[in-house]
Amino acid sequence: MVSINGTGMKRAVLINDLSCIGKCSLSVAMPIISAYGAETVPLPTAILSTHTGGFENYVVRDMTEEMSAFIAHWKSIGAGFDCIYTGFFCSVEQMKLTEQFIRDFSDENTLVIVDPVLGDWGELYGCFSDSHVEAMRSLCALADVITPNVTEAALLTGCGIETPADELLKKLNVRNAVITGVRSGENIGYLADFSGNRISIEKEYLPIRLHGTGDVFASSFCGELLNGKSYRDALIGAADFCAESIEETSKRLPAHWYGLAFEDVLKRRMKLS
Ligand code: PXL
Repeated sequence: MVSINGTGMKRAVLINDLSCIGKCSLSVAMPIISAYGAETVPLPTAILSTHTGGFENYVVRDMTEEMSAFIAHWKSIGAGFDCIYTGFFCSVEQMKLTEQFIRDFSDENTLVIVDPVLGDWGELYGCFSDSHVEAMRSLCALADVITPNVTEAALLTGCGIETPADELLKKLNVRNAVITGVRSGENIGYLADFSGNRISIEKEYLPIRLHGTGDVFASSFCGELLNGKSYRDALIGAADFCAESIEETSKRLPAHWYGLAFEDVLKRRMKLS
């Protein structure tokens, strides 16, 4: 069999949904991580006509069966990955499948990023229950780094939404974590702990409600890390990328309400504009 490994290019498998309209999950992660020069391999957990945040009567296809079949095929051809990045899951079963995937496809050189997609704005997404939260806790324990927003950090730790972010960070009990969407007066930003080293980044808060911000941040963070950046420098780079994307989006509102206009930033960085 012809090998597909050892090309010298970093390869990330992205275990996440494909929301066809509404920029989040795979439709954000694939272009952004590709633009960082890494090969992306999607493993869709679901295919949706739109994301669930604001469209009516969306259609969802659960991909659990396909996930198992694709994973079995990848095992049979000896596929290898430098990074495993996970996002949205339909079910506890998919999270357990992913735990096994991490055990089968990672070693000490594999970067495992878990973005524990569970909720936002103080609430668990309507499609999830306590058992999803419990399964996500278990998945987070296998990660090198996790990127919850404040709501997800509260859900994972079992704390109230008003709990200060630095307390949430302590209680998460993982080696490396970045909490996103941390409000501080007129600002919003990130509070991270990388092996005991704290870092806080603040950006100007714009009073607009946006979708897929966490996906843009986590994808850029993944791309930075795959380029050999330290966790600290990757956080700084991804925070800048996300802030630029939010600024571009703000120029396109109200029409561009359903996701971030990250393409404007990629285009500018490619020096095409
Ligand atoms: O960005 C988080 C997310 C991922 N996947 C789907 C979603 C959302 C947020 O609404 O609807 C399908």
